[in-house]
Amino acid sequence: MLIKIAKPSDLHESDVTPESIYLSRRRFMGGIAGLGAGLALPGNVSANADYSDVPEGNAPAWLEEKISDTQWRAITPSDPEQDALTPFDDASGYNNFFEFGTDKRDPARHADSLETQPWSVVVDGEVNNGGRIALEDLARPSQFEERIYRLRCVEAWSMVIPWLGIPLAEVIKRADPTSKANYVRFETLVDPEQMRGQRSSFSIIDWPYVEGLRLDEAMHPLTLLAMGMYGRELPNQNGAPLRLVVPWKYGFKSIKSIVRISLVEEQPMNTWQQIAPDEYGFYANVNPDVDHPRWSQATERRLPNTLFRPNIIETQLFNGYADEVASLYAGLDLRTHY
Ligand SMILES: Nc1nc2c(c(=O)[nH]1)N[C@H]1C(S)=C(S)[C@@H](COP(=O)(O)O)O[C@H]1N2
Ligand SMILES: [Mo]
Repeated sequence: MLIKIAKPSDLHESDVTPESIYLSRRRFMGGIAGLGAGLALPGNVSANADYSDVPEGNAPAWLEEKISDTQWRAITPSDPEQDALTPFDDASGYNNFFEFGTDKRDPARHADSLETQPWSVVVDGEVNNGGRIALEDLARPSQFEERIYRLRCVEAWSMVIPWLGIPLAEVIKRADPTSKANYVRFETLVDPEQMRGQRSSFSIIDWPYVEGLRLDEAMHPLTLLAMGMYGRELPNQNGAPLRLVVPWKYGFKSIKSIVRISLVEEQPMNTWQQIAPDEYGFYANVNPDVDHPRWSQATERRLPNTLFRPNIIETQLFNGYADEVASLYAGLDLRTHY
């Protein structure tokens, strides 16, 4: 079973129809804490799943509507203690988003300058049905889902984040790829006026930030195009209004503020591979047995942590999603294809 779908009556059952597990946002938000009373909650939706500290956002009406119609899915595997949701303040205050600076606090400080409404995405390349698509139109045909995923940065810290979004596969299917489409290439916005990190002449990044996936990875049901987190729209520092989430890969694959999705024939060159090919590969699958040349990947620091509670946990192969994704890499040497 790929995705464990929860229903209110038995949140540990996996063989239920999507209809039977539908939970409106009101019910979910109104008290995901309240929902706990008398119900067994699945793994990572633990008692601390409480969005009350999440500030009101500034979502456009269409996005509010999509969010209020979210279908809730709990993704396994998870450990209820270890995989408690990361507090919103940590997930939105400790970020990598080099377009706004290199310090972990820079994105939260400076990403307000990004104008995310309106937004459109160009879908092009090896497709029969491409073009520039308003974000609203990209989202409209798909049901929003909540996915609680681990996010493991290549720098050996990690979080557990409840995303809201749609499967990337649905967007790709609608684009109708040609037989030559083997990979998907993504680009982040380039606008030095809005993104102060792009104004720096010291930047090591050759903008735009680019990422890529093999087509089968992009079509995998775990691969999400997120437009929200913690029950609301994405904060700018987390990649508003549209970012990729690929939970079994290092965080740098999860490209933010996407403006272009291209179906391509050849394996794209991604930003970090271009900067340091010995350290960052195309695949970037989370793997405790393949160390970064400068540090071990065997463990990770689960945020939030302190000096007195370092919260070091063991890193899992494919970030704990091996049952779901290992078959994608049958026969591939994960040491050479890091
Ligand atoms: N455009 C863009 N996308 C990006 C990055 C970036 O610098 N620019 N950083 C990546 C890295 S290294 C990580 S770990 C994640 C961090 O996501 P978060 O800040 O939402 O936790 O975003 C990824 N996506
Ligand atoms: Mo990262």
